Amino acid sequence: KSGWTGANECTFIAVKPDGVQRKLVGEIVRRFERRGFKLVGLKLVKASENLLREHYWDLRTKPFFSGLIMYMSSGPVIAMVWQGSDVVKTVRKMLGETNPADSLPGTIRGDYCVEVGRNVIHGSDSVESAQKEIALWFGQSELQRWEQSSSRWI
Ligand code: RTP
Repeated sequence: KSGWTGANECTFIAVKPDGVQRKLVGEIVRRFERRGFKLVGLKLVKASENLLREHYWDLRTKPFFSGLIMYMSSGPVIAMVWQGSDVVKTVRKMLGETNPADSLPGTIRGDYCVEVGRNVIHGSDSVESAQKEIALWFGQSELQRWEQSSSRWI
């Protein structure tokens, strides 16, 4: 458990297909880097419907579920893992509200989108979901832990 808290806390973030198609990847990565979080994993993937159904399992009874799976499987997403103190909560603040209409300017959704069904980015909502989502989207060999040796220049 200690490996997942404090400065080692990690979260799962995905730039959704609309964000990739609108070329917002660089802008989004830049925000997390500048905030001071550390990039632990990153890949461009076309997620299978099975993976997405598992990812959004808690929403399976919602009326928008099948539309959500269609949207998320419509093109590649950028899947990422970021590490740092309070990264789960801080990233959720940086994303804004689920509905972009409720998101303040300065947040990613508040700056770049208007529709809940095209809201550009996903971020884990708790440390527990982050652990599940990281294990679902990434293999151990795809993740770099930031030991002292890999951050000796900062
Ligand atoms: P996410 O998981 O993508 O970060 O979003 P979230 O936690 O802020 O919101 P959640 O309630 O988990 O919903 C997941 C995604 O489903 C889509 N959605 N559509 N009323 C609708 O049409 C509706 N509500 C939610 C959004 O893409 C939302 O991010």
